[in-house]
Amino acid sequence: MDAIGKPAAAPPGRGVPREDMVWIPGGEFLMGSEDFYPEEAPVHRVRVDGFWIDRHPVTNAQYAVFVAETGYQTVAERPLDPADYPGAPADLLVPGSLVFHGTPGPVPLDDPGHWWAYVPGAYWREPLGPGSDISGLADHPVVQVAYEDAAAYADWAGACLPAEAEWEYAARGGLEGAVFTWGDEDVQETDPMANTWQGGFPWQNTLLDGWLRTSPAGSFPANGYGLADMAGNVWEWTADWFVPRHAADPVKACCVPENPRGGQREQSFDPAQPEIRIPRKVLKGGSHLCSASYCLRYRPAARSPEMIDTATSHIGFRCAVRGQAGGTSA
Ligand SMILES: [Ca+2]
Repeated sequence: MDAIGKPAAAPPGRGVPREDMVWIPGGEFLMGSEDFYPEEAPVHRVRVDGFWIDRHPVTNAQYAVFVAETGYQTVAERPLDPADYPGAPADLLVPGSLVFHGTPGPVPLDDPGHWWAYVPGAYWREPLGPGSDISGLADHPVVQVAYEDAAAYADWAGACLPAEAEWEYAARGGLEGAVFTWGDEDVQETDPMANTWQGGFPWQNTLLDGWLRTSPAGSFPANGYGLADMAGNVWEWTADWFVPRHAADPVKACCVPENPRGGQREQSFDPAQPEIRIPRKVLKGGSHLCSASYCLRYRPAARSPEMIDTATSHIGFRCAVRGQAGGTSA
């Protein structure tokens, strides 16, 4: 993987695969799972057309080229509109983003406020806040990117963000119905195949996989399609609006959904925060913060809703290109 972290010399035209993309032949697969979290159910059959997808998440080096060429300013760098956040304290209405911090000891796992902090000044170049930087992290996935920041990059690159079905199909690497991208056995506490969290979350990380935060793209074995980091490292934005359950399998085999594109925007709001009218997209893949003891989401079927304005230290993305046949499939 020589090209890891090396940006393309110039953004290719729309519909043309970027450097270091992999062709995923179209096909049918079982999407979802009924063995873990309710939002992954039901298991249902889906068909997707072939597409290209980045071999690895977009890196800091790649994102830096985009920003240098366009002057793009990410959501985390911009002032916030108080009207979007009714009731929010004034000290939170300043540019910044969410940064993970471990705790000194065990904490109740039902309140992410114990390990997430809104840090003024945190953005992709200073991902842990002012004074931090990305030196030495050129080949790590870019983080602190909101949905719009990921979509802007994809647009600049002549690509798009994958749909959830495309992402999951690619992550499965040809293993029909498997729990993980590598098979059915959870090896993360014995012989890690991905950058996740080993130990007691969020206070004790045994670093069995070698990484507390992000890892260089491609540090772990690729899946059956040759894709890196489809489990763990960073959650990845998809283009789909979140709905709390998949649609059920159609009765007739003739009617397998083709190229589904998620739910409706209006369905995606967080019912637990009705005063916040910010829609949510689907994240896939889990991150370096996923652990079996808290969030067993380093699996292809796993999905998580995220408000489109949110940037955190464990969310990144990769791009896809549709409409251009490749490999042996037409
Ligand atoms: Ca780790």
